[in-house]
Amino acid sequence: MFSLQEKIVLITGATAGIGLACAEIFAESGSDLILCGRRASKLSKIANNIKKTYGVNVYSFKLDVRNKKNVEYAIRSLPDDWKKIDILINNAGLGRGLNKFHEDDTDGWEEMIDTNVKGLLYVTKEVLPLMLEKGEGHVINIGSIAGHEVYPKGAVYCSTKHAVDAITKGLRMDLLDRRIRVSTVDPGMVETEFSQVRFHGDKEKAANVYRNMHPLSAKDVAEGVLFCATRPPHANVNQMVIMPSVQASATQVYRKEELPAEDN
Ligand code: NDP
Ligand code: 8X3
Repeated sequence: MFSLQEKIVLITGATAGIGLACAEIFAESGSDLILCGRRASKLSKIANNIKKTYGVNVYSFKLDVRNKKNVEYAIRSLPDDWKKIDILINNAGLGRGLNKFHEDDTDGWEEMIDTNVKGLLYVTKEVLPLMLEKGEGHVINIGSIAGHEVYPKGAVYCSTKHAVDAITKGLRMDLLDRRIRVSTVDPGMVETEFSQVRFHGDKEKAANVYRNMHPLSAKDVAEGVLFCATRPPHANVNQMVIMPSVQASATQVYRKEELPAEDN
């Protein structure tokens, strides 16, 4: 197994959900962490708490991955010791709105494309030269079941996650001879802040997404990411799809209330 002791792991979008769960599980495994996200005060509380709980080093900074110049500056101005990044977890992302294409708002499209696709590209472009110089590394992208299937009202979100799938595959090809592994972890429904963000803070609508079913937790996904990161160097998990047991596809979810009365 690949030891994570004192490895440096950069996680984008570490202030909530899957990114935060990854931060905790990698810290528990002994990794030092570089954490970023837009909510600076939340991030600094998380960083302090992780340092105190797990005794690892944490370097954190406010970053909006959509801003190319800020991404370049943030990575290029890392202290030298922190530039030796072993693992990059490209997690920052969002769904904004769930509407028919012709009724949808283009601002949400920009947000999703700029974050899920362009932000991931900007961060990866800055981190890869550091891994190439080091002669090894692992890029783990958080994709989605939405990168394998398209569902109604999700044309743009799904297209961003299809792009993550294509970027993952292309990167793997281009880095084949460079000892840099590239994986994608693609979850189905995970109960995080995702649906609240998608529905612009509407908590009732968000809760309804997970009504009468048992979704994945952020920790379930982080455990999958940890599995990918701890394979021995000759082995790579190209793609890991993790679904709630009651979700068969992006559109088919078994909810308890939908059982015939006698089975309930
Ligand atoms: P959350 O909303 O709980 O967390 C999203 C994280 O991304 C936050 O830390 C947020 O931090 C960060 N983020 C969003 N936009 C930016 C930005 N522009 N710059 C930097 N950080 C940003 O959602 P999840 O944990 O569920 O989502 C994480 C990833 O998992 C996303 O890529 C999502 O598409 C994917 N995913 C989620 C699924 C789900 O059902 N929840 C299923 C499949 C995939 P801040 O606001 O502080 O910037
Ligand atoms: C986010 C979850 O269910 O909208 O990728 O595809 S879902």
